[in-house]
Amino acid sequence: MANHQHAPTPRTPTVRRVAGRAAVALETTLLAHGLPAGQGLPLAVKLDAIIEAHSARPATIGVLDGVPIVGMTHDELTEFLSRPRIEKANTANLGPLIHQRATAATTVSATVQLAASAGIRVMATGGLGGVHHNMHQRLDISADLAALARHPVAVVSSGVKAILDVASTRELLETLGVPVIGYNTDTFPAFYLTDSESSVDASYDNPADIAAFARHHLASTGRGVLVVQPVPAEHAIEPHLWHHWLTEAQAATAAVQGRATTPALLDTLHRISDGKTLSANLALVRANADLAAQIAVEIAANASP
Ligand code: PSU
Ligand code: MN
Repeated sequence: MANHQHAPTPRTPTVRRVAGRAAVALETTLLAHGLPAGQGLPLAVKLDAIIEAHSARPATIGVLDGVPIVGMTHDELTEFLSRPRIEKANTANLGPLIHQRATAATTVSATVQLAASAGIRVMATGGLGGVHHNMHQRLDISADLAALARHPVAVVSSGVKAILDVASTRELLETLGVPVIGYNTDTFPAFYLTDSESSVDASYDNPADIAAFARHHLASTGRGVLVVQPVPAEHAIEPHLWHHWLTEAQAATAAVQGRATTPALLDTLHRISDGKTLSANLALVRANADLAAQIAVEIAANASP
């Protein structure tokens, strides 16, 4: 018979709540692996201010020395981002990383899971992960998609990252039963690109209407919703230019596989585009935090007592 005597105690998340304030979950992979070094902390400070301006509460999520934290303090986040090695945790490797007492950034998938366990209903990010290109050679699909199908959280994003097979990702969201709700858009945005050939399931021009739908959907199905809005117009990247950059970045990162793929592609693009993809990325994340805060406040205001 197996001896479980030495099984370590499971690490329960540290959850910081503020009574009466709606929370917006934020991920740490974007801060640690999606931006050039040194840019994560200033973005986090900015996102906090945007969310606080709506009287909502930012809840940055990550794993510090094996302890998942929902609502990192500024000091914890500073400490976290200064670590020489920060793992990338999705819903599959989150458990093992906690067990090993690692320090790990959470992707959308792991953030959604931890947010849901803390009762948080809304999260903001840049672009969702999805189906990578060359699916016929190697099936690489982000755990983000399955997480949305599993947990009652509304994720606000600029669609899925344009480095992906956007049309296939959109199909898979449908297969998984994740409603895609556009804010001021009828087409599915693609991160740096304003739109794609895919569509949304419904479109609203008011955060309160999105909140009314999401609140009901999350409660009645126990599953998630994807809310999408296009990148702010002045930062949108022209499709022709984008295709050149993407082809070049794909060639430069052809040898990269698995979890390293997304960070490598984003980093290469920031360099090739002379920072244009980086400013677009920062602008769209800020806009998503702003919309997420408005939705969170509306959901909380209408929650049954
Ligand atoms: N959005 C951004 N930059 C990022 C990411 C999202 O603007 O770096 C991260 C998110 O954490 C997302 C992850 O969950 O990329 C997807 O990685 P993968 O393709 O390995 O699942
Ligand atoms: Mn992957």
